[in-house]
Amino acid sequence: MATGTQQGAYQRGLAGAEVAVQRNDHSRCEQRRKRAADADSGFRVLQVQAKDRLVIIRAMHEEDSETAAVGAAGRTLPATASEAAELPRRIRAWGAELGFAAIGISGIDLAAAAPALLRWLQLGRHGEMDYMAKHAPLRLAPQELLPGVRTVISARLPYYPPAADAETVLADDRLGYVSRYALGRDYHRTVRGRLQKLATRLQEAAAVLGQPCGCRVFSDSAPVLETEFARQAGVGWRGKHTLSLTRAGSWHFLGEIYTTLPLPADAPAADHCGDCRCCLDACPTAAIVAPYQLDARLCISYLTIELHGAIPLPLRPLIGNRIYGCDDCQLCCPWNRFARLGDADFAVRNGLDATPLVALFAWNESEFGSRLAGSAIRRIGHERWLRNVAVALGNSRRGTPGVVAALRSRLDDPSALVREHVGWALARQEGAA
Ligand code: B12
Ligand code: SF4
Ligand code: SF4
Repeated sequence: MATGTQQGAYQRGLAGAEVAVQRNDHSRCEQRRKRAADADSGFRVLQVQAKDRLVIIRAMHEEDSETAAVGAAGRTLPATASEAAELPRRIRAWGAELGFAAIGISGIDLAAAAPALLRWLQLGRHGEMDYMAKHAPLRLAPQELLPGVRTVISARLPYYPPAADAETVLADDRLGYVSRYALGRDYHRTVRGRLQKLATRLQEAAAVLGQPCGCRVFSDSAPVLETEFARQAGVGWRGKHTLSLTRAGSWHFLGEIYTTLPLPADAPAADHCGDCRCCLDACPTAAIVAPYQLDARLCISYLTIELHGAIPLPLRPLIGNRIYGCDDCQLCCPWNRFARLGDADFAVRNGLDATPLVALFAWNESEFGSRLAGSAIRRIGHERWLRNVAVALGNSRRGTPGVVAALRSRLDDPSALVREHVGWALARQEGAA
């Protein structure tokens, strides 16, 4: 599978990317002991601020209940207008308390990003993601989503879970590979829930200063050019794979607060990809057609998550055992050597990190729904799930026990889409495709 190629690419990348000399003491266990960022906010902080990261995460979970009141009465807020200048620092401190690895501030100017977005759409690189074309004007006009918006606060929340080793699973064609971001709880709710708490604190502080402060929070939930805002706010540069990237890697989600409150912008993030091109070389389908340019129609993430119909025949063998999303362009990235474990909300659920394909293919619709409750994977529905697993079964080595029997059991599936993919997989197993 991808292992050999990626390792080679990885080595090349180490030479190419501008990897700073950093203390590489981030074993998975040590990573957990990482001290929480920014404990010296000078404001009322949670009692756990001096503990290690894991404890802080647990404490946050307690706070993250439906009834938790962030910005509760009794909080000491600045009483003088001169403290307005302190707001960015306070926002960062609140963000750290809520588990965000970084918070940055930008304006709302997207003029520099617009031509590339429009060109991407013109070239049809969004495939069937009609919402990308339909909402492009909104994406480029933040004031349409929040009238009077002056500032975007960008945040990143790390997600890399303690899970079965990715390369090992990718190399074992009996197992289904689920991308790291989808092994745990659906991130949309987590990120937005925390950002809402941050927004509430900001609104309380602004009220004390007598400033109006409309806010709206997003995380992959509305037409927002998230990676561009993260770049402008210094939260992460755009890697050649097009994702947001930092010296601590790319395993993070992005979220934003649009606010009417004027705040000073941070410096944009500088690009540290250097002459590395690991991600381009590692991509199984060559979807990164040039640095910073992705043709979604070729991307396995698109094919397994966004595409509703049949997966194009020439691409099926390249998908391997990836049944939901793809991580290859991140697994090979030298900056991800410095990644730390992410938030506990994204810990693996239901053994999804190393489940046999045959078992996953046996799930009926109600098992699919119950086992994946709270997971982003549920959004694709049982039919596309079976489509994806059928492709992976077709890509298993011939003679793998149970594969042909599993495929045959769904030859008369009610879905024509599933039947067609099962037929393809069986033909491949039997040497005819
Ligand atoms: C649509 C979408 C997808 C699509 C298309 C991805 C893409 N790169 O466009 C698909 C389904 C393929 C996808 C896949 C994934 N996604 Co996605 N996706 C999005 C979404 C909703 C919009 C992205 C977007 O605006 N694309 C439009 C194109 C035009 O944007 P772009 O490629 O970034 O283009 C810019 C630059 O590349 C550059 N550019 C473009 N063309 C050119 C040409 C030249 C010459 C130059 C110089 C520059 C240039 O300018 C453009 C405008 O700024 C965002 C959430 C959001 N609202 O932003 C999440 C988001 C980007 N996805 C995310 C994730 C996690 C993933 C996956 C890793 C999931 C997975 N493991 O399977 C993969 C990664 C694939 C990859 N390498 O990008 C995260 C990324 C977090 C991070 N660290 O960056 C986001 C931010 C969601 C979130 N809130 O966390 N995704
Ligand atoms: S997610 Fe996979 S298929 Fe998509 S660009 Fe990255 S490596 Fe290529
Ligand atoms: S994003 Fe791609 S080019 Fe940039 S450092 Fe990572 S692997 Fe190398």
